[in-house]
Amino acid sequence: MKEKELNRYLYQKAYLIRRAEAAIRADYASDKMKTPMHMSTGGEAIAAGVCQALRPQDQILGTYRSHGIYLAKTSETDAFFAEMYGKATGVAKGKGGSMHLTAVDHGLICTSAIVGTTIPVAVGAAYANKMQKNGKVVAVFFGDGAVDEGVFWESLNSACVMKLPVLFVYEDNGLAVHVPAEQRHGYKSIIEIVRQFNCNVFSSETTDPEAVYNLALQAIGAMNKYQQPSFLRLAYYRYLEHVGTNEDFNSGYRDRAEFERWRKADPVELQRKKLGKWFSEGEITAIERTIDEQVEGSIKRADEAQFSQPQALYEDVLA
Ligand SMILES: Cc1ncc(C[n+]2csc(CCOP(=O)(O)OP(=O)(O)O)c2C)c(N)n1
Ligand SMILES: [Mg+2]
Repeated sequence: MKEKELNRYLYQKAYLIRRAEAAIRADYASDKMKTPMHMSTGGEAIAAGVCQALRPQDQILGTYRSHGIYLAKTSETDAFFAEMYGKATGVAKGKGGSMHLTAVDHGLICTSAIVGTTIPVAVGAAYANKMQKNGKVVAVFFGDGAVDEGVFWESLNSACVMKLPVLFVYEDNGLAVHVPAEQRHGYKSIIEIVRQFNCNVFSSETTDPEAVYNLALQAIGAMNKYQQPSFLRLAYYRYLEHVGTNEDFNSGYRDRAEFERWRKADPVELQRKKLGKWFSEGEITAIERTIDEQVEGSIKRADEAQFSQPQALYEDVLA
């Protein structure tokens, strides 16, 4: 793919995430969206970069903080917003909300509110792909809080011993709710520990979507070359509160100065600036306007859609 096209795609993904979440923030106080929100704002480079490096047939899994990967993998907003507004046209018929996004046709297998739970599912999916020799890659996104759970280490170990095509994407914002990693991790560096496994390890502090894309390509390349999983640690700053749509720099566990430092390398703005190399300001604005209209149209349709009927409570339930 040409550099110009690649960078436009990366910007479209990053801008879509930022724009969709801005729309959520603008209407969340109306209480029409009766779902807890864990926002991806600030982490756009990871979702955009990794998902751009994957092919349409590749699969992803995520956490309750998965707006970014949903939008980056699908570029779809109708079923996304319908789910936020709890409507029957949503990805889970309005019964799941923000924390249970899925889009199987686009490769998004599942997301989950319970920390760490999608990691073993990803390993299982990778095992199935290996058995079927279909060449699919599975990428599983999880936070730095998930490695505080035994299931992460069991899953990593299984994937390494079974040489599975799985990309572990460690979204490192240094926080689990309000608790910093130093107070949770009884070791110096997760990277150094994971390096002891039969696993390719990559790590970066970049907020540049293109740099993330290149690193993800390397990680996937190494996975195929060495026939073993890859672990990709990517740092980012969570701009908003753990859950909800507000800033929280007055709550005592972090300060605005830190945010301002990260904000200087804002992923969406970085990517926008880069586009100036190939596109005029008018062309960039036109790209943005198309996405604005997409988001506004999806919200309107979500608002007008019906809620699921009470009977739907008994559908799609495994019991
Ligand atoms: C098994 C489990 N334990 C505890 C919780 C409560 N909880 C919700 S989010 C969270 C922090 C997770 O932090 P991290 O994995 O770093 O993700 P981030 O919110 O930073 O994206 C915790 C402990 C949970 N949902 N599931
Ligand atoms: Mg975290």
